[in-house]
Amino acid sequence: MKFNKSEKLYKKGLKNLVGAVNSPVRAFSSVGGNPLFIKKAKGTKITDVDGNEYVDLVLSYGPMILGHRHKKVEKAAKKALKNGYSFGASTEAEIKLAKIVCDAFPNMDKVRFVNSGTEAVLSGIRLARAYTGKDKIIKFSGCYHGHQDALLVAAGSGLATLSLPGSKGVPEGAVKNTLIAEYNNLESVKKHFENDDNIAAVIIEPIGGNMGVVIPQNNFLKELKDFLESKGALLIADEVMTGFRSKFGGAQELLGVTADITCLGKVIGGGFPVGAYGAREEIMQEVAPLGGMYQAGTLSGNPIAMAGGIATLTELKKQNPYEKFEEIGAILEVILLETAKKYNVDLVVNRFGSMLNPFFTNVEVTNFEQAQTSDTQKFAVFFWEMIKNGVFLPPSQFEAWFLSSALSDKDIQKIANAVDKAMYKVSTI
Ligand code: HOZ
Repeated sequence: MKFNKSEKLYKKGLKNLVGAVNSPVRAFSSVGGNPLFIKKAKGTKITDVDGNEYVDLVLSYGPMILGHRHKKVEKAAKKALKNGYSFGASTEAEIKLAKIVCDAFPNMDKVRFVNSGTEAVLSGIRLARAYTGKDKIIKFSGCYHGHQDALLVAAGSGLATLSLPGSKGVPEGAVKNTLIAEYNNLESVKKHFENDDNIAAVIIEPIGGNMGVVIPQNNFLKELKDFLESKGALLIADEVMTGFRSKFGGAQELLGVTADITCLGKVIGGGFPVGAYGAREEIMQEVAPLGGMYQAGTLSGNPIAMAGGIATLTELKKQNPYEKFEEIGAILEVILLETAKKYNVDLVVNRFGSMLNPFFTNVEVTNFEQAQTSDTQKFAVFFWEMIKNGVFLPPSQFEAWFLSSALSDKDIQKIANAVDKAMYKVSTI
């Protein structure tokens, strides 16, 4: 397999782009080598500029849940394109997508569209503060909620990948109201409340996806919600990854928990840049122009993104692929575990519906600390061998693998063959 054109573009890109990428995870820093440059994608496959084709388990980190270039999504986006790209004024499509989103989340009466998951979460947090009149936010170590100042502490995703404890350029004042708790550990949340009545909310990825996949144990989320209610604090669910992916109503539907504020992104734009935050009526009354919490965006509710979102969610509802995701996820889990056993490699697999990933460790992974026991060198070897055998994975031990409803038996067979080769290679180091 040759990567000559990717190499060439990488060198060229270094001149005017930072690290030749526009998001650090794409830089391949923790797996070595240089990033692949992508030319095109269709269905379950993605093709790089050298013509190498891969089964895609990145799926743009989640949005391409129907596979790439689904014909209905493409048709809807093309149709919208013909009417103009951006108006700085309202369109009917925004109302349609808002209804689909609000209908899916029982505790959401109103929603505001923004342009990214980061924007959704920073607005959701501002809203929690506006509604409660309190300042502090609790986040869990290993959860990643976008790159806003206040939440770039003990974060997963790119920070975990690059082993960064936080970000330079974030003033102390910006994080002084951010408290850290441990995922799956309610006591660590309760402790913060002991001498503090200034906590507005707890934000959580209801299924962790940015420290690798980490699943809430037992009744963790329900107990967390009950506890917060007793304290008059809000639960913010960051469902940027899990919204419409764990279930149509997100991880909240799957786990039977309702958050006060929900943040969304990825799938709701069908691959076009979008994010959203929503809540029940009385909370959303705080948002301008109804209330005094200001948040705005020139490109918010972009008509192409709205069209992509409507088409994606409509098709998703029709396909209802959640059982299929469960089945494929279970098959991949078995493939990974049995192959690891065959080659005597320590491996733990966490999965929930259409998100999964293997950790190269022998420790059960229920929080960030345990996820960090993974052998990232082994992951790097595994990653490149998967690439060489035609499977595109996130270039990080701490990023989830995503499934699309387009995956076929042939794709799964290809993944299984690649896993066998990659696990063998890991066993030789
Ligand atoms: N885990 C990130 C999204 N939630 C990966 C995408 C990125 O940062 O570029």
